[in-house]
Amino acid sequence: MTIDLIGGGSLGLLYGGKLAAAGVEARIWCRTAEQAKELNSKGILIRNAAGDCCIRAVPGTFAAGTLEEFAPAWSQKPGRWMMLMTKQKDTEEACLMSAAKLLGDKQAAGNPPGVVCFQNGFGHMERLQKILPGWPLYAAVTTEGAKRTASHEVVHAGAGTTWIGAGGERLDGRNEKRLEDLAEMLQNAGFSAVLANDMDSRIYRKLLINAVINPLTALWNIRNGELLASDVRLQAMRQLLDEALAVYDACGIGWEEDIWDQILDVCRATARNTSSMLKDVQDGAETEVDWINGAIIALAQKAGMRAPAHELIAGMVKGLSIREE
Ligand code: KPL
Repeated sequence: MTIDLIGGGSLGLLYGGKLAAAGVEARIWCRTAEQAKELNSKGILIRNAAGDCCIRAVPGTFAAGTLEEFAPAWSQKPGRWMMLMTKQKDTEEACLMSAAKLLGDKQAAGNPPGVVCFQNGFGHMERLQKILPGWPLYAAVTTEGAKRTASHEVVHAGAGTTWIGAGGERLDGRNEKRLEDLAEMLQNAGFSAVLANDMDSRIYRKLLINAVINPLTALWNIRNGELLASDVRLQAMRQLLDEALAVYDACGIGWEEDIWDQILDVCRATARNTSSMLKDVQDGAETEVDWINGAIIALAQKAGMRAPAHELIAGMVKGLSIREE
């Protein structure tokens, strides 16, 4: 079974490295030819939190390439699965649009690969449905803690669980069997992978966690655990959460009573991690604030209300990125 991993970031390297080391035929689609070259010559190195090498996928056990390099071969031999691990940005659409074109409508209609979307935030599944009509799209939420430290290296800071399911609907027998095979393959590669019938609630819950932790860590330039170190930080978290919960209520989206404790637990469990938004700011990359806090703002608008704290924080994070450029 061939797996196409779209994106050579922290998740792409973690999943690609572990799958390749377990003997799965993995192709990693990178944004730059430089990264693909590095990966093909050095392999993928996965370190544990202490910095020791725990897994090495040696060159030749997987293939890395850019869209231009992979696309011609892919149109002849599509993988069974595409794991979409890009950021919520243009690359995602560019990759998929080109991929869809390459497969051609006839072939795509016959047996398109299953696409599993790992993105943070909200709104991407709807966009992808339009780009890839008729393709089987699945959502994934993962708590794997991973941080890319070089173009071929990733630190696996904490093992987590990956939930996979059909966004917006329950799994039926056919797609359940298909996903079971995928989950088994991930488990054989050392991941804790579980099928879920409640992906929408998981996505909404993750959105709350990201909308509270990510922008504040980015603005204050602190690790996740440091959010717990002062009352001012906790108050800011609480304000963002309360406002988001009011928006969820207005939209009829459910949330769990202990969500505040869950967020504090995530801060403790990932205490030494740099959030993905802070990492983007540090790298001078565009952040996902538009898809995270922007998603709360959009939901508020849909419900005819405002989310001023999220508007303010989103504007401030964008200001950081502009300053970085
Ligand atoms: O998902 C995350 C992220 O950084 O995007 C959290 C849960 C905040 C862990 O860092």
